[in-house]
Amino acid sequence: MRFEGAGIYPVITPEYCKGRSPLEVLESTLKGGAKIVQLRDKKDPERYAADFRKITSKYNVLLIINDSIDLALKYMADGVHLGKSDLPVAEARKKTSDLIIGASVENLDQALKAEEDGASYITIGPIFNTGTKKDIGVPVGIEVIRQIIPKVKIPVSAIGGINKSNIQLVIDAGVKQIAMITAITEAEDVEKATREMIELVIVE
Ligand code: TZP
Ligand code: MG
Repeated sequence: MRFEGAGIYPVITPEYCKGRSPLEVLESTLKGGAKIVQLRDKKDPERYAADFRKITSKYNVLLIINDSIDLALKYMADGVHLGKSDLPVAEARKKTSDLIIGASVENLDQALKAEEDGASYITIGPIFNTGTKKDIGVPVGIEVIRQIIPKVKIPVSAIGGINKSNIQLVIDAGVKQIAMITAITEAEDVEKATREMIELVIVE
């Protein structure tokens, strides 16, 4: 799967783009080398979907849409990312064999269940404290990454409060697809921030 080894997985949420157009922010992440991006628009999930598909296709980059398998199918995204309040992974997998299905998990049991139910990848989080998502519990920390990675075959991503100053802890724990909102989308120079973070994860 092309998800693997992406390095950085920018999650673009319009309200965290510092007043810039999410399309402009998207294009900057792609110029910076992102190979996979997620559109996460809680206010109006459809308004940018077609443009995100157009732009990601131009760069041959995977597009994942947050929350809704129906929108992912409608806009021909490569995948959908499902959280605990979305359609369960097993139900989503029944609807599509092709789509990448990502699942949010907080612990090993949830990770194993997501894999068994047909998830293509999991995202562990929140790793650290973050003000970006309000309805989350206490940070799960780095140790849970070390517990999960050896136990699952699907790619593992991590999210939540990850930035330049703590990313090395996540890399050292073995994550090769690090998901970020604000550290990328609120950076002054989004392209540069994306490139620098990718270089930290992918060391040739
Ligand atoms: N899920 C768990 S934490 C989080 C999501 C969507 C927010 C991550 O945002 P940031 O700005 O990278 O901390
Ligand atoms: Mg969700």
